[in-house]
Amino acid sequence: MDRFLRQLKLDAASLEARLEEVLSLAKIKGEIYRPGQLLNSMRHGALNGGKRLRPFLVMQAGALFDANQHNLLQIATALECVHCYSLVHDDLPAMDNDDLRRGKPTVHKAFNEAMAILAGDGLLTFAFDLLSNEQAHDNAKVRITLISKLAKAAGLGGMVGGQVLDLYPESDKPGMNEITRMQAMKTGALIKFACEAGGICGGASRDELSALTSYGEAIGQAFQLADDILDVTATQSQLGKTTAKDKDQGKQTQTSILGLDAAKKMADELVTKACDSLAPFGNRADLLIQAAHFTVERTR
Ligand code: GRG
Repeated sequence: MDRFLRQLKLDAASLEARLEEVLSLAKIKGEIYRPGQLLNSMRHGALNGGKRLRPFLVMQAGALFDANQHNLLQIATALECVHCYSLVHDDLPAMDNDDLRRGKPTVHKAFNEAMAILAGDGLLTFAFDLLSNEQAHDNAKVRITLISKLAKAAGLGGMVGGQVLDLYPESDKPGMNEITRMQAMKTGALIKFACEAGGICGGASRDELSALTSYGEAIGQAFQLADDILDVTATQSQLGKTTAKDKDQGKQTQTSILGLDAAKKMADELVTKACDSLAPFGNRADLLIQAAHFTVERTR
């Protein structure tokens, strides 16, 4: 786990340096002007800590194929912008209404609601600018594949759709299957994209990509289970956000249906499944195996 934590830190530092670079006041070709207040609210939403697990997954899935590091970082930065936008919007009063994110005031608290909506919009659209740039890959076909996959993971049939099913379930008392599907969309889709994107960038074969897809799906589910478990067991200062929200809102989760012990067991089984998917890569996948364990062993 030590090697994993060191690499997570290294990849997070590269990601943050790239975010600093691209989220600066200097406009880029094709833009008219970058308003400072919008930039500051986007920076508040994106450069405020965070585990940076999705960027790590892009970088390390790509490393299995010796993919170009600069390309991987550009793709990871685009993905993190989408993830951060989702957190900024999720924290809004109209959604989860949270004052605290990553131990700091949420964007609408530090600025205001309109700026938080616009900062999220800015981060989401910027992600696709980053991904369509040659720095993401010199082959335009690969860039289009990545853009299409990220749009699907983030949108109607992915994260946004999952958020809607979470806020407005289609039945009065959603059962295990509905909750599992909602979470695969809301949380799982971006995590799966992270794993696939590294492989796509590195020219993975169909079988290799399918191994990464299975791995991504399993850790996505395990990650969400761990999130629900932490919501019940962790403190607010540990997580840097409000806890016990699901219970307070009377929300059904996999954990509330299964009970804490069965949920922990299921999370462990998913980690085993994730690790088994990586068998074709042998010990080159050690870091990704440790990452799978981290998704359930994390304390924040
Ligand atoms: C607003 C379209 C829209 C979607 C919001 C991401 C999301 C969907 C909601 C966040 C609510 C939540 C707690 C989801 C559970 C899993 C999750 C995405 C946790 C946050 O991700 P981490 O733990 O966060 O990777 P850091 O801060 O480390 O980046």
